[in-house]
Amino acid sequence: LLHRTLNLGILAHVDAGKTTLTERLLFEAGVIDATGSVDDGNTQTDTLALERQRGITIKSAVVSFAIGDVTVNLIDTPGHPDFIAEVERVLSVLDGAVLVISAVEGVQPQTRILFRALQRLAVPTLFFVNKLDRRGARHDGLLEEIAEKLTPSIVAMGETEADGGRGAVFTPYGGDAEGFVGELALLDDGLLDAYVDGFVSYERLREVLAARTSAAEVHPVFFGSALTGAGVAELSSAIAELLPATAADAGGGVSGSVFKVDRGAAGEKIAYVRMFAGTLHIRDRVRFGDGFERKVTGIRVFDDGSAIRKSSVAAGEIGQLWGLPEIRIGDAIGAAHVATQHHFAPPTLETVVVPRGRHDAAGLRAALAQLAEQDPLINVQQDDVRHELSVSLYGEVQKEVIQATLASDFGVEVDFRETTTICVERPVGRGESIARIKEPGNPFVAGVGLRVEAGEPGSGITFALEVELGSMPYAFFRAVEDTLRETLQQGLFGWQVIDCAVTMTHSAYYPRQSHAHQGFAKEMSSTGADFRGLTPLVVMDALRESGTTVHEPIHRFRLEAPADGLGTLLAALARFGAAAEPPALRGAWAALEGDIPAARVHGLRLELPGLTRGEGVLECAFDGYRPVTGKPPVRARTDWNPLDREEYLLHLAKRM
Ligand SMILES: Nc1nc2c(ncn2[C@@H]2O[C@H](COP(=O)(O)OP(=O)(O)OP(=O)(O)O)[C@@H](O)[C@H]2O)c(=O)[nH]1
Ligand SMILES: [Mg+2]
Repeated sequence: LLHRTLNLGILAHVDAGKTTLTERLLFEAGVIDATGSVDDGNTQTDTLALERQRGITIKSAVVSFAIGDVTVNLIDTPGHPDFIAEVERVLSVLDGAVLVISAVEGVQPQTRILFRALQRLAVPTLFFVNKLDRRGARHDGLLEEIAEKLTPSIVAMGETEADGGRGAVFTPYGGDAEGFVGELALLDDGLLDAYVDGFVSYERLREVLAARTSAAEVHPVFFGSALTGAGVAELSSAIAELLPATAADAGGGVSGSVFKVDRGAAGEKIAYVRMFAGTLHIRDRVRFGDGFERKVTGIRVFDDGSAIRKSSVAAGEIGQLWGLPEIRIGDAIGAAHVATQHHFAPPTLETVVVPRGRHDAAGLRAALAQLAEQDPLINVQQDDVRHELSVSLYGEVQKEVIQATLASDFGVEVDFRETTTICVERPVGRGESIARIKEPGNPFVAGVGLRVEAGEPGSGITFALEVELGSMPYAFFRAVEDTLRETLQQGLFGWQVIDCAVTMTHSAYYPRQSHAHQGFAKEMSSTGADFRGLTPLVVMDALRESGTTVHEPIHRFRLEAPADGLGTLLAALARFGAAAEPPALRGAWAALEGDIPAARVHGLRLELPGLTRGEGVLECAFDGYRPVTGKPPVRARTDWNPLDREEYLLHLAKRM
């Protein structure tokens, strides 16, 4: 019998009940004898001290349990938008997902963002409508909301009774044409007729549902309560029945993907890997990342509750690996190299981190480097000019978590400068620049011509050649490409340049030459350093000719507040640069949706209690970039300013 594994993500808007549901599923599977509670801080996931203090999930965590012959590796993810990077990293290792939706709050901004990402990756997804026991829980209305805001391809899997109280129950539809079959018929008319006429069995119908769910075409909807346990047994069997567990090929070449990096008790690195093919044994030499090769010294595999010491980890499984000190999140293990893909918006805030102690600078740098191992998106940047360290952020909660972690885990107390918004620059027109080898004013033994122009939205920076690849050693092309990517981190206004197509239009070099009897003649031979030195000048020159526009991040907001204060609220929104659509009124409440610059969200949040007698609820999610109106903000450069030829060359000369 083939051993089947299902790697299952639990995703939702913050507080929808993912961790509570995880606890229930573990209880249901017999892994734990009693359910812990988020509010008491004794759940199986949410084990970090900070998570328990705050009652929110900060890091993704893996637990495992068995449903029949299927081993489920469940990944409980954080719902708070500040920790979306944690979700991003697990998306590529999932076989299926449960998207949790609160029966009271309904489809929330983050729910939509998560579902869009799941759909883009075609991850088979079940919906679990949670908190059925809470007052205001809805059934039919919620189905309508899901159909309208997420997808019409849903199949309600049962009915609910006594919604809104502790006694709320979920009853799954049986094989009668009115219930489940009727639901399925909405998606496939012919199927219902065939069933009614007796040509198709109920089992066959369930198989059709499983197949279409596994293809991510249809999404079964369950209702229940993670707190009381209603509907959880039904969800649990559906996870095994309707989602595609894999019995992957454990032979052949090893391939896996690292989605989490942790540190063990002795400070050693632990890599969480999802295996896609082959079997990795202890003491195997394994390739990973950018050409590293190391011997695996320890393996644990998730099995029935926890990670258990094993001698190997096979295709389909999730394991922890020891002995790979250079491993990074997103690294491929073994043969296949999977490019890291971004499914969510990047962080839009940044702040300078300042150590309190005068002698803590080195400690801070080391600590931030370790945090960046676990979360590369914090993008630790060293400002060589002002000797400062800065990090990118999603929001204020993440900032507090970083501060607390630095203090508790590394003993470094820090403060932050004011948080600023990260803008981006896009090229406007087209610009070109050429520096020919040995021409006056070009001190480098290299010739480089570059053209920049606007690229497709979302394309980042692309690099193409209009010169023959064979015209120059490959290493020099690499030097040009790597350098221009680094240079374009800071455009004309100091912001990262995105959606920019760069084409190399000219290249020249001198092959390695020697004076008679004197050895290598540097002034007559090109080196990588020549190309790295010249490229920033050329690409910035081209960029200056094309020109750039600065774009700022915009959030989509949803605001609920008492309707009687609407006038004041609308005026305040306008002050914060928000554009609100006409309000939707429901009784004494008003719901407002619209756009607001990311830079203003925090300010609005602070004023909101005063504006709404403490009753307003604001939810925001990144929506895109918009050109800044008025004078574009400038960010201080942290490099040696290749826009200023003199300054740049002077600094290079000093460094030589
Ligand atoms: N009444 C009721 N409360 C619930 C239910 N599920 C969760 N809660 C409560 O909702 C709050 C949030 O629950 P969590 O399980 O931490 O939610 P989460 O989705 O894991 O939250 P994050 O990981 O921080 O995004 C806690 O106070 C839970 O006790 C439920 O079914 N009914
Ligand atoms: Mg949680």
